[in-house]
Amino acid sequence: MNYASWIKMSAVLALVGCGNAKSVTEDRADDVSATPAQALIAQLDSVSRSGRFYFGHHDDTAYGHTWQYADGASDVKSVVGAYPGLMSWDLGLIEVDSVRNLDGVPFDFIASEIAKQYARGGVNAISWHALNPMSNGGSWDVSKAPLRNLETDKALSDTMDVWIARVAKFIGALRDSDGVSIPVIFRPWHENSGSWFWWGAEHGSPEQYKNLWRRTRQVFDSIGVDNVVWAYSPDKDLTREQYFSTYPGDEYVDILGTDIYQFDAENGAEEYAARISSQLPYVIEEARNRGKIAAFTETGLEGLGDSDWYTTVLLPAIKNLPIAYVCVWRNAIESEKPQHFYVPYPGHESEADFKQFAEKSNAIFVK
Ligand code: BMA
Repeated sequence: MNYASWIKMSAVLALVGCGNAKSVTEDRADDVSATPAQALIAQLDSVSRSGRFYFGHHDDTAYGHTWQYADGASDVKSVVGAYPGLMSWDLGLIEVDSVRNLDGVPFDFIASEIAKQYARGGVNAISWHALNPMSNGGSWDVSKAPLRNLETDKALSDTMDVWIARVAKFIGALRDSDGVSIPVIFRPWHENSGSWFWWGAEHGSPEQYKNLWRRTRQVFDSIGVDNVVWAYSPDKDLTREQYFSTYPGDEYVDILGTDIYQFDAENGAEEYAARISSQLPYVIEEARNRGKIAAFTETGLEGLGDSDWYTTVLLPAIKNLPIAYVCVWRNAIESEKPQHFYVPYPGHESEADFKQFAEKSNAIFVK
């Protein structure tokens, strides 16, 4: 079955078996019994069935190429006139009660931007670059392997539970201006098929990784946090079997995602397209069969060295794939990381191309 007919057919199916879903209606306003998470699942499901997708950008309103913490500013908005439909945020360092995350963004700022994005009708997604609880180094510090020790080292597992509880409390406390709980996507322990993070493939067994997920979910549940849509997002170049070798289970996951970046602007496009087409279709198919939502949880071309990248590489690669969102990474401040940006800023040579992407694709931006 092609994807167009799948979209039509699946529109009549109820979404069942979600980690959070009791039942899903097309319109969350009709379902008074829905938890915040169930409402967001329904919203994402209906968007992906419609052939549209949220365009996402990490730290969109916190800083951009030439500015930081300027009220209402956004590189995406400066170029296309609207905010990204999805904003992504990171909670790294919240586990040690820091005021700011690993990229310097204050957690109270994140909470208030999440509320603003929700008020626009947009969606928020959260990742967590947690410290290594054995070394206290960053997520990339693989000198110690917590995964291998979590089940046997009581002090370590206690620390981990405290850290997870801090994340859960932050997320559970997210409220709009009327005090209503805001649902968010939470995407813990991402890119685990690689080995660059301490929770990655070479630093523990698949079972130990799954146990970390289960522990995470159990801590959230024990605190009664019900505004989380759970996303699983391993990296590139995986067979279906490899993708599922570390899958925590349908009862823990709502979104099947994947992170695939393009490397090498000049020559990387073909390899990037091949990576997407060998992975996203089976992720989508599995999501459909399991009553889940599919998403392209992280992607991008750092520095946009190909000025037509959005319309000639990304768009064709995801065309006709029913995914709820596509999220690109952050635009770091020029003075800190001059080439670390994923959407054009005013004056960049990709501006016109990104505008065209926003106008001609089915990507959702919000005013
Ligand atoms: C990476 C880079 C880093 C950043 C980290 C967490 O991809 O952007 O500079 O600290 O993500 O946001």
